[in-house]
Amino acid sequence: MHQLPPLHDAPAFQALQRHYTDASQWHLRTLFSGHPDRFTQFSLEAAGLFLDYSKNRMDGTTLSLLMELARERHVIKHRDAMFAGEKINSTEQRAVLHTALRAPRGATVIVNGQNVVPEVHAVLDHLGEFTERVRSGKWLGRSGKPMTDIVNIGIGGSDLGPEMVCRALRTHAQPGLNLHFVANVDGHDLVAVLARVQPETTLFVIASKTFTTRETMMNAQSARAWFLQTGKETDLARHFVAVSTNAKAVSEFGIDTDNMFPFWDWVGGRYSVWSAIGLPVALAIGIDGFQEFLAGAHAMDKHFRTAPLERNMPVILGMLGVWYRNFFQCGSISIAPYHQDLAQFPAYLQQLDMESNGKQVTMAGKSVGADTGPVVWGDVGTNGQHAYFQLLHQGTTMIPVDFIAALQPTHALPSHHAVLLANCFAQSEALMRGKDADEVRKELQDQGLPEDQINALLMHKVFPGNRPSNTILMEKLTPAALGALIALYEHKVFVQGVVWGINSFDQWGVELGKVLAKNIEPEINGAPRPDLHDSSTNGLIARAKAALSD
Ligand code: G6Q
Repeated sequence: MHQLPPLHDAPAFQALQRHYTDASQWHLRTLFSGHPDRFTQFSLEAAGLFLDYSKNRMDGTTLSLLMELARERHVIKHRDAMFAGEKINSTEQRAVLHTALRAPRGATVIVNGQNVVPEVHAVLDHLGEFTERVRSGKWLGRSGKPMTDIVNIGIGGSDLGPEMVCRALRTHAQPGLNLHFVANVDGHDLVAVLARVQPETTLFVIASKTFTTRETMMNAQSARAWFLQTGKETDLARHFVAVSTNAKAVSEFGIDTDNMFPFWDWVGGRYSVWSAIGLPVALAIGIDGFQEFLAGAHAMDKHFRTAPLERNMPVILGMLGVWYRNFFQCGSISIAPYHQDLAQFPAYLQQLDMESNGKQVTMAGKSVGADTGPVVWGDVGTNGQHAYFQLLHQGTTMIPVDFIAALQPTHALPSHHAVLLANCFAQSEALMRGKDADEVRKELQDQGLPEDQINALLMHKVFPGNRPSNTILMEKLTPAALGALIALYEHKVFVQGVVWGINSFDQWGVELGKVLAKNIEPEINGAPRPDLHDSSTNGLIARAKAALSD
């Protein structure tokens, strides 16, 4: 792959820097009033999603320059390398092929000289058979009863994806099959779930790519011990299945490897919901629904692969993100799904984006010399409107927002949906246009307020506006639409990583804390090693020791 020169040296970056001097002075209100066709010009449809990006602080020239930057940074070449299975995760020497997990049966994707698509579909078939047995009640537990509860034990990529998707597609789920997710090593998590389930009707899915993750292994062992309080070792096979790349560790744990669903090292944890890690999703919505979810993502892959950069949804979103991060210096972006079922989508994106692009060195190990991934946060609308939206409207920091909504609900309550959508559209309008002092003055005069009160209130009621947002619409929150939405963000994050010249597919930043925890754990339970730590850490360990030995 190309070793890129520093971002600031790219001619298109420098052209954008000059352009920014002007563009930063524009107000979105003026951009809209000067160009009545702005919405038509800056919106597009792909893979069942509609993107309105007209409420961004840019014009046609900005967009051309951003696309020029994408070309100079070889986005196309890197994209093709990813799809072709090249080892673009250079620090781990791995291909990055979550896209192969959603490739149709007849496709060809070569990794290490082998077409991986038949293997992918063999696992999907196994997943299909197994989930249908559980869903139809044919998979029986130790006392001959069908399963009523599924407990997924996994963390990070082995938790956030399936949990978010199961929540998002809950109206498509089979009634009577309850899904639970345990991630935290904090025993409160597991205990709360175990209190709600019965051992003879519960299926535990131990989801861990490595099958060595401390939290997951500890929760799995505790769940096993809980099960064995009333059951026999020989019953384990009916109540514990695994999703992993590590067959040896799975079998050592006592899980029958016939009940293990494999995946591969070319699937990154945060990109793994498309693999057997999606088992809870297939259990909830059935294998056909899961296939639709994959097909939605595949449609977005196809769009990303083939559409010209100027009409390419992930590229547009990615490059607008670069515009805000590297020119407007925006340190964070907010995700506002106007859909209760997408409540966990911001947390999911937080991992996808921040674990992928929260990096400070380039592929070559040199300082990036530019800002990289922003902080990603958010919550569902309309709830956020009654909480942190104040800061979005009147705070001193500009935070671009992605609004996400479905045009039709999956419930039958009358009227709610129009109110929801009205709020969603009103927020982007308010952020964009704001309210200036003249408008506020007139409004207060119309209310009959005396001049001294008007003057006291005036500046508090002014909204600067000019705050950018995207709006992503889907027809309905279906498995296919959700698949396309996730894939859209995966590719957006990819595009940005390429522009910054970083490896979006490793996560060395999570290692140090894990290693230090391994040192501290025996000290809390046994002899302290003050020589290993600073006074703060020693003091904290001492307090925990005292409390736990009481
Ligand atoms: C994601 C990360 C991380 C990973 C978890 C769980 O990209 O690699 O979130 O998914 O640490 O790892 P295991 O699946 O190996 O338990």
